[in-house]
Amino acid sequence: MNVSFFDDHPKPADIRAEVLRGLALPEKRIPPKFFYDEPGSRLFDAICELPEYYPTRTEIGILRQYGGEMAELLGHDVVLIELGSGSSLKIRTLLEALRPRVYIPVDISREHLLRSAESLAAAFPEIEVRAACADYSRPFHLPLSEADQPRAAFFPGSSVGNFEPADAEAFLRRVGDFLGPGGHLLIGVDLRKSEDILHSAYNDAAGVTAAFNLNLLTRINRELEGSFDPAAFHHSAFFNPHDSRIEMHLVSNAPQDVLVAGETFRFSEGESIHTECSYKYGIDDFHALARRAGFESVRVWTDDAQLFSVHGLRRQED
Ligand code: AVI
Repeated sequence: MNVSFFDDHPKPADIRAEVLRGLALPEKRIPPKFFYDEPGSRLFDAICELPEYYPTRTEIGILRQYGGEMAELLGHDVVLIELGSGSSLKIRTLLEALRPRVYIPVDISREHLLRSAESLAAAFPEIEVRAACADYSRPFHLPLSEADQPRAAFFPGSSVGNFEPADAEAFLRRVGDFLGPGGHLLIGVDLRKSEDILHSAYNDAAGVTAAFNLNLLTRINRELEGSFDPAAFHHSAFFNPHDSRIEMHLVSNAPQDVLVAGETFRFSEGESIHTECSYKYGIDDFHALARRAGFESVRVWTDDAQLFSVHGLRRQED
């Protein structure tokens, strides 16, 4: 099979240091990338199927409708890097039209990445697949050589919304460095909308988002000798209009002490761990952010209800 694997997964010591640092903050915080162990990745796939979670189906609708135009913008025979590829569902919608020479899916969830890279390589035997396990929220390596030109990138799902805006800018700048001047980035961005729609999307009736959030505690128990009782916490997700973001928290139901990697953390009743921000942008705000990161906007595609947007950006000349 035409698939190779490059492992730059965060080391257990790095995960431990980052979690301990976050729990020691006056407002406890754990970065959302730690949601994606194997069970967490499966729960996220289940979220994408929920009736309340509009982003996935809306983005796929946009990709289906405008895939031909997107492929034209990115060009054929490119080396295509997909960031946060997950189960590579969305790229399948584009591959027929795009026909890249090389496809490089990048994801932090190793088993998930490997499985989807293998199934994609089997379905598209003419494409060379180089799967790269990495934490793309930090500087990371890609299996690329000078000869791998032209390059394009795909960053779907509005995962850019899970960065703080300043970090999103720094991240886009790094993507621009990979692409080089003139390189194209296709990026999905969730749009500002009514609070009701947003609230339901992050508080689904079946409780899958709650399970996804609480799975973080189970992961910490397993990987960092934690003593969290997931039943002693509850999921909370709400829209913060001031910062135009959904915030997800794990709220302590009672005063309690929890051990993680030999350190004790005290929780008062109602105190939370902030586990995720999901920023919602206006189209112009996102363009301004992209511009600050060295990209110019070439095209924007949206659904009719303007729930979600997919942007075609071009890295400016140096
Ligand atoms: C991956 N990311 C774009 C999702 C989001 O909507 O921010 C993660 C998620 N969190 C809760 N539901 C989905």
